[in-house]
Amino acid sequence: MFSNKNGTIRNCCYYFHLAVMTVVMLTHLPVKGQHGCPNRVLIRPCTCSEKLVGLDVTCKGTNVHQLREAIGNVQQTRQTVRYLKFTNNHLPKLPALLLADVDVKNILVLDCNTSNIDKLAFTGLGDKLETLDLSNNLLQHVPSGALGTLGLLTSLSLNYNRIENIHASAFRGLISLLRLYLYGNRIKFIDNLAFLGIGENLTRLNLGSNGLTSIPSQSLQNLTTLRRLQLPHNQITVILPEELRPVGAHLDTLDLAQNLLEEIPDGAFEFLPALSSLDLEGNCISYIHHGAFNGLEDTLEWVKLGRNNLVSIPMTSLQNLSLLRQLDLRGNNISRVTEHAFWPYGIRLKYIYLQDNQISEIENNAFFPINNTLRWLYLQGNRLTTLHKTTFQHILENLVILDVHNNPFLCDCNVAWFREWMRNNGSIVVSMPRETCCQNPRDLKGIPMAEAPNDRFHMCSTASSSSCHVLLSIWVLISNQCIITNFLAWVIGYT
Ligand SMILES: *[C@@H]1O[C@H](CO)[C@@H](O)[C@H](O)[C@H]1NC(C)=O
Ligand SMILES: *[C@@H]1O[C@H](CO)[C@@H](O)[C@H](O)[C@H]1NC(C)=O
Ligand SMILES: *[C@@H]1O[C@H](CO)[C@@H](O)[C@H](O)[C@H]1NC(C)=O
Ligand SMILES: *[C@@H]1O[C@H](CO)[C@@H](O)[C@H](O)[C@H]1NC(C)=O
Ligand SMILES: *[C@@H]1O[C@H](CO)[C@@H](O)[C@H](O)[C@H]1NC(C)=O
Ligand SMILES: *[C@@H]1O[C@H](CO)[C@@H](O)[C@H](O)[C@H]1NC(C)=O
Ligand SMILES: CC(=O)N[C@H]1CO[C@H](CO)[C@@H](O)[C@@H]1O
Repeated sequence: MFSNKNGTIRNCCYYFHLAVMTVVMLTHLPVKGQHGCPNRVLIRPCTCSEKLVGLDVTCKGTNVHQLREAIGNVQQTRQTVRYLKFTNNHLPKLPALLLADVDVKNILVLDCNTSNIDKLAFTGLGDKLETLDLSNNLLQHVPSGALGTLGLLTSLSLNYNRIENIHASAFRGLISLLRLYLYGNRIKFIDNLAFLGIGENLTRLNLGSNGLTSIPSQSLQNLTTLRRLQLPHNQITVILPEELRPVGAHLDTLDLAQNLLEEIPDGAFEFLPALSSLDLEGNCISYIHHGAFNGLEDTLEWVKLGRNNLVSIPMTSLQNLSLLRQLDLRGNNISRVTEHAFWPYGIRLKYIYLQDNQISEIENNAFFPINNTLRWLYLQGNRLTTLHKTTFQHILENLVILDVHNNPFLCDCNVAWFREWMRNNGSIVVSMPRETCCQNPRDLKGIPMAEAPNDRFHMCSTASSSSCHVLLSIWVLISNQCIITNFLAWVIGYT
């Protein structure tokens, strides 16, 4: 009886285990013929891993001979290859038919010293390949012959090659292209018909870090679907409004950072009715014409003007940009923030970057009418000696970050309120409190404001700031040991 019962229990356990094992096997073992990698030995030194939607194959430090064999064996599995990645292989020439018949969606050939791509290198991939990245090689031309059949390609990167010219119809055939990256080449000349044949869908074009001296407007003629145009790190010296007209309709982001612009003319962007983000950082801009941002009143949200030569906040030029959320003016030569500096365009400002200027004064109503929107305010690295409560009080409650470190503060009654706030409600808002130090009076030099002794401020709270100033000065005077000693000596001497 007992043995029988035990047997039933054992059988029960056995079936349970079997069921669990089966489930485990079904979920963990690769099902041959569905996502299986080829035998590791057959593709050495490449490696293969199985992903939900295909294989990832990576080949490093090998040569074309071994690649052929490995790729041949991958191809025989008839699996879809999601990513085929070659890095650091010696491939001066990407040969014909290396990849033919592989069902591959994304190819990367990086750091392979490739200077030559056979016309037939991508043959057979026209109805499969979606992205191609040929970054960090030695290409001197756009390999048009090889690219022409890639009708499904949506992204092409030729970043960090040695391309000097882009010839006519360089990308012909790439009718599905959405993103084209040409960053970090030596491009000086772009043929007027360079982009002929890819105008239908292109949304993103990066021509940064090249040798362009002007916006290649003729070439951009028919790229009417462009949303993002990046031209940073070139040698562009002027913006001519007309130049931007061809790319106008849908352009949302324009990046002209790190060029040689000295001024922004009236109507510079008037043909860009959808522009919301404009980056002009790191030019030599000293003058922004009053009408510079005309036409962007209802679109512009993000403006970067940092690291230029501006001596004031260009408030007149900005005045009608009612949607502005970020104003970045860091690293200029701005000396004061005047009354109503953000009026009337400031009502939606969320980020203000004014660090690393020469600001010594912020006038009383400077932050009017910024009431509830401002979250991030950066004023570090300026010449502020004080912070007036009336200037700041209405914006404090909503700030997430207030950075005022590295300013030469005079720790007197004028900053008593700030010190108090910083020790209480402001403690999580003030960034780098230990670097927010007193410069004066001398004996507090280098002391974090929040840690300056209480007794230096206890007379401040109710007294008006000017009478308090006097009291503090007297206090400083009489607290000086040396003077007291002398005074006592003098009193004693006369009695
Ligand atoms: C590429 O060329 C450089 C310079 O000649 C060399 O140092 C490097 O090893 C080469 N890389 C490959 C993968 O062949
Ligand atoms: C722009 O399109 C027009 C009409 O399709 C064509 O005649 C012209 O050559 C194109 N220009 C460029 C630069 O692609
Ligand atoms: C801003 O708008 C007002 C009213 O429409 C106009 O008079 C003024 O010239 C505009 N300012 C700029 C810089 O465009
Ligand atoms: C900054 O502006 C002041 C005048 O406000 C000028 O004297 C100084 O040379 C400027 N500095 C730079 C680096 O442009
Ligand atoms: C900002 O505050 C002023 C009064 O201080 C008020 O008139 C204005 O409506 C406020 N603006 C916003 C956007 O809250
Ligand atoms: C500090 O924050 C609390 C809660 O948000 C608020 O009630 C109080 O008024 C604040 N105090 C100061 C001095 O801002
Ligand atoms: C991939 C892609 O977006 N292709 C589109 C390119 O543009 C043509 C014409 O506008 C569309 O029909 C395609 O669908």
